[in-house]
Amino acid sequence: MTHEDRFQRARTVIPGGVNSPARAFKAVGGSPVFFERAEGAYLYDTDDRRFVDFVGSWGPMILGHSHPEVVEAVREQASRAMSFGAPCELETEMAELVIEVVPSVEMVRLVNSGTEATMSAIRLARAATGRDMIVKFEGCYHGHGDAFLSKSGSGMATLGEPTSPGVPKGAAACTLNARYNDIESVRRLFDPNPDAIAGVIVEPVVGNMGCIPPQPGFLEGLRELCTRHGAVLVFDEVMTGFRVAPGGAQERYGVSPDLTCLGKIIGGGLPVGAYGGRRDLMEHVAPAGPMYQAGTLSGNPLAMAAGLATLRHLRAYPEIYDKLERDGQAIEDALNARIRERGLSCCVQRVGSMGTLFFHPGPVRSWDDAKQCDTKAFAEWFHTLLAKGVYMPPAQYEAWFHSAVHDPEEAISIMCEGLN
Ligand code: KE4
Repeated sequence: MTHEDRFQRARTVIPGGVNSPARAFKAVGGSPVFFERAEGAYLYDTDDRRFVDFVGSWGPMILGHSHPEVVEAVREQASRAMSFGAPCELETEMAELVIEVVPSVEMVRLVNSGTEATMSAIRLARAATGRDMIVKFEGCYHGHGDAFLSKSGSGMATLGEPTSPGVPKGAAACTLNARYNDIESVRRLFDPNPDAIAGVIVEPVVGNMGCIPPQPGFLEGLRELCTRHGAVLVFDEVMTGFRVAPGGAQERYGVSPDLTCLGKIIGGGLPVGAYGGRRDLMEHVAPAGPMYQAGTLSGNPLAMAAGLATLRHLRAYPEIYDKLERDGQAIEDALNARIRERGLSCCVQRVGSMGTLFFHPGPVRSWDDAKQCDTKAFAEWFHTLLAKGVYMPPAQYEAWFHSAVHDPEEAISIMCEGLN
């Protein structure tokens, strides 16, 4: 069977043949590759072809695939219990570790996905303030919650409009959209609604438009506006948590949000999410307080075992972050040299071990910039690399992730050769 055959078969029983649209190759064309196993920096497809993996399950695999300590932790826990639906000390240990590492977090609730984390954080911002409106940023992605599937209405300061069928107009209308890296666009939303905005949610380093770092003063400006207006500042660190620094973007940039959303790395590859932050806010959450949120498998022992093994390894070997930075710089330098050599209309943007090659002259600072990318040229680059055994995220508007066990030299020549 070819991957196309496998994809055809999957499409007869799963919408679009995938369980998440990001996997479907819609942005690059062709049929997705079906994988069978993974180890370290490599994925192996159903024909046992090896690929250097730069998706890393969209972020979780910072230690590389099937890290022995993580596999052993899951194996050992599975032999004891898969799930209790009752308290287990692993959940407390995870909460304590997150509180120890992530600067602004004083209390944590574990959930099963990043979407659950962001949905719950926004509900908490509304519950704590008694306000309904939230502010997000065009191009940022916070999971598939109704509140986030909303784009700017006709005018920048008008109420949001749904970006997906099935999202009630009322749900989208409570979302205002600002422009990333443009603090004035946020101020313009607060000014006419001084007491109506419950919270602002932001990817402190954007991964979902491709990698866009915050401009100096942007995160600080959000902090100042939220403090002044009594709104809750939510950092969506589902991607950046334990990725761009042990304590995430809030550690790297020294700006403290009121709530933080986490996912991906803290589950070590198993389904996980978390939201946490100021104790006075978190004590609104049931059963401590009246804001309801629940989940059958929240904090389940297997995900906790995988996540704790991952985070404890990162804590035991902090030099991993130095390697991730060095390797990211090597990739960035090699790509920039090729761009200069060939006079290409491309730019590389990177923070630590997450980055993007934009088919855009740069800089890319917001969705207004990102949407001008030559996505056809990206798709050609993607397929050139895929044919040579390098698996990049199959979309221009995603970030690559490399791990502690990647040898960047192994992929750099292919990444550059593919740039013409
Ligand atoms: P999940 O519900 O997919 O666990 O997390 C949603 C989410 C929330 N916040 C940020 C910043 C995220 O990046 C994500 C999910 N990231 C995408 C990749 N860009 C996951 C890939 C997918 O949807 O299949």
